[in-house]
Amino acid sequence: MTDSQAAAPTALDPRPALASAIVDTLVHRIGKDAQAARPHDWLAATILTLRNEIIERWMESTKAAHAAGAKRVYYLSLEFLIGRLLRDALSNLRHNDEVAAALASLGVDLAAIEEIEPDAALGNGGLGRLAACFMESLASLDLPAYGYGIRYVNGMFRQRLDDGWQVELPENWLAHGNPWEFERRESAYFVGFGGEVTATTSGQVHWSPIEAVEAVAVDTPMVGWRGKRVNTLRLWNARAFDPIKLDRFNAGDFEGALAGQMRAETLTRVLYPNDSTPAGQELRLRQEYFFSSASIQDIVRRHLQYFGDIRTLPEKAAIQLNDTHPAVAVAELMRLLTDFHELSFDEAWEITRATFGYTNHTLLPEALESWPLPLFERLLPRHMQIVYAINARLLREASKVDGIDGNAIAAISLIDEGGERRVRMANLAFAGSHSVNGVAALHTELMKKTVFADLHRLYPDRINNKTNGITPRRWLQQCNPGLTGLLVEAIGEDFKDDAARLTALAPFANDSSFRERFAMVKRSNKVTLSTYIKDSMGLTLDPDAIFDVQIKRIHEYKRQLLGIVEAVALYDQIRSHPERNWTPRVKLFAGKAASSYHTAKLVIKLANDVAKRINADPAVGDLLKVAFVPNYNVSLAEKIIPAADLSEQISTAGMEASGTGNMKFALNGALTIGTLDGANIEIKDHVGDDNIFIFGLTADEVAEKRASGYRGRQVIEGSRELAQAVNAIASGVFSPDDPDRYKGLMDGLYEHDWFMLAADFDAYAAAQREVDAKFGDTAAWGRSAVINVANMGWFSSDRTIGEYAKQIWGVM
Ligand code: RUG
Repeated sequence: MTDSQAAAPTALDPRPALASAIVDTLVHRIGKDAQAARPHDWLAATILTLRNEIIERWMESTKAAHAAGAKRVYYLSLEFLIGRLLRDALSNLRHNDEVAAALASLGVDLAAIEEIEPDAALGNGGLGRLAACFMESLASLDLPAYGYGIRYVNGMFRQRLDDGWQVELPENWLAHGNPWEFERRESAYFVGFGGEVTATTSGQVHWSPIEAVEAVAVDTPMVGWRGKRVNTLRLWNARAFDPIKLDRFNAGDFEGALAGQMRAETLTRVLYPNDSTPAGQELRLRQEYFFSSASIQDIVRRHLQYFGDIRTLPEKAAIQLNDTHPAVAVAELMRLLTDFHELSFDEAWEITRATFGYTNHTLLPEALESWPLPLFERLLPRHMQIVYAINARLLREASKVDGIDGNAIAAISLIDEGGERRVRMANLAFAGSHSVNGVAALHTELMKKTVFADLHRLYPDRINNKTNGITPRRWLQQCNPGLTGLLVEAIGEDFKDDAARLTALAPFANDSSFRERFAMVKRSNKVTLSTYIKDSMGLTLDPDAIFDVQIKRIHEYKRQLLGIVEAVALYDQIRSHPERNWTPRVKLFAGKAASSYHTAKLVIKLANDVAKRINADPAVGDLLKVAFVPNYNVSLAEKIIPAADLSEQISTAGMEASGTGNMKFALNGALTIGTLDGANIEIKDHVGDDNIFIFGLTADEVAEKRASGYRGRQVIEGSRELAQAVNAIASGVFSPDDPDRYKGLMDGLYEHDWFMLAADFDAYAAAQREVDAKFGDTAAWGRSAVINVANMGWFSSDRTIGEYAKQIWGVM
């Protein structure tokens, strides 16, 4: 849209009401007329106009829950990776066409302004995106719910590639303001840190924090499908109680005068860019307590306001802990119940356990949070006392159970006594919850056998499984309108209200004319993505090649390196055997590495180095192209996933708790190449063995190999293809400017290979050649792709939330 294209309606303008309303908002809320408006002004005006309807539904939803005395769900999460909201809200309210037409009458292109909405990246990856899908499903299922988190000023960093190296830049998503949010100054809470705890002779405990900040609520409406319900995402901002110390300021100490405000703001400044790497220390714990405390205070305040009696809390509130990040909320609720509401410890504990549920998302030891005891005690002295009291009770209970010995007691304890003493947040969350769930069937079984084996023996009914899901609104309807339209033509609209109805598509797998149209939609999505890649990276892709995609956080266990090494081996094969009938392939990678995770950053550089070499080699031409697309985020995923033919889900078995990208790809008609890990197993069960490429070691085999002292060397030396690829990388073929760059990385495969790359390589390469053959058989590939879509309804987050609602929260 150019400025001159827009024309304001006049008094006599017959333009429809919606267009007038948008212009009215532009003038009166943004303070610009149509001639002067920039694209961001149109974006804000459109959102603000749409918001009016959302607010009305929001208020109705709140009133209805209040009138019904409904139990509310509270989802506590340090991450909400919600992405852009305009298209989501428009689509869920079914206003897309009207708004597009209204804007078009003003000379504004809706798609173009949707593209400039900042991506709200308040999360690292799967865990945060799951929280966003859950918020949408909660509203879609008409369940009264609040999400609680932090309003980070700088969310996930923006990734730039400088000569293939990741550079992290701040993502300033609030630069143009945020028309979606409402600051609630009246919902503000005192959150203290440090200081000391005293007790009166009558046993009254008093905590006097040495430092305090104010948590101020900022609310964003979460619109459900068909706008049935609008829930609240409440994110906390930190402020100093005394933002400026005037006496200091007047005395010329300007920095000192503002230091308190700076310190408070630091709390909510950045998302901790941690994804399964050792978490940071004090700031992270401060963030966790800050948002947990504010959220629990808010929940208790609301409960008392509506229901009066703190003892009925578990009947009216279900609090779900998204990972251990909010686990300190267990101790915070105990503190409020005992110190302020004067309940006995036992009664408070009953209420606490009945109120909380805990979701575990990882078995990786480095990601299971624990805090050095001195730090915890210094920052949260009263909570430390409570943790000790809970622990004493827990260990007393455990010691009475047959078969629980000294080792088991040590594993159950909330305090890790091995080495530096630490508070184990997973054990606190487990002990303080009536339900502990894993996120896919295998993950849940492994939880019982590994990290929580002893707690599971003590509380055998507590662990349950809730396999993750994804919202089909964003991950099918919104991101893939072409496929959605085709599905509507084939099976009608029902699947939009109930994704399980996608099964009606199954017979179309055998309908060749349907398959042709299905393939045309995929091709058109590939053309769109190719245009984006051409424009942003200057790389030309062949839309008839197989689009083989691995997009996710960069982590050794996710094995992007396996994909890269296989690309190098394939490159070698194509050059050695140009006479063979190779299936043209585009290998796409995207993902961010934690800023301190050097190996992951090196893998990004390697992908870029390999891409540079292969893409410039005329010997392979269009038979193989490799691209690392920068700055992976929700919006980029929405572009890439509909265009994928092959979904890479190749983690070392037993290490990916669930995965949710795997579900998004299959729902969009990509076939999975994957290990028997996380939710891949359940995807395989749903789509059938013939419609997925499974390879590699099982979780049990991985464990056995590790126990038997496996090293990669023998395997590498026994596999010609692998050895050639590893040696080429190690000897600097892809890094002539620094031939030793990847020597250490490749040596690691020989000497340790903890992630079983070498062990799985041959099976992976063989599976890729099966992929090639099948892709060449258009009918067979198309049939499998349609069967994938038809069977992905079960992976809707509506199903997952339905299970949480019935089996954990008691709200359905
Ligand atoms: O790594 C897991 C994914 O397997 C999973 O699908 C996702 C949602 O359950 O959570 C991811 N995760 C785990 N993100 N952070 C953690 C550890 O804190």
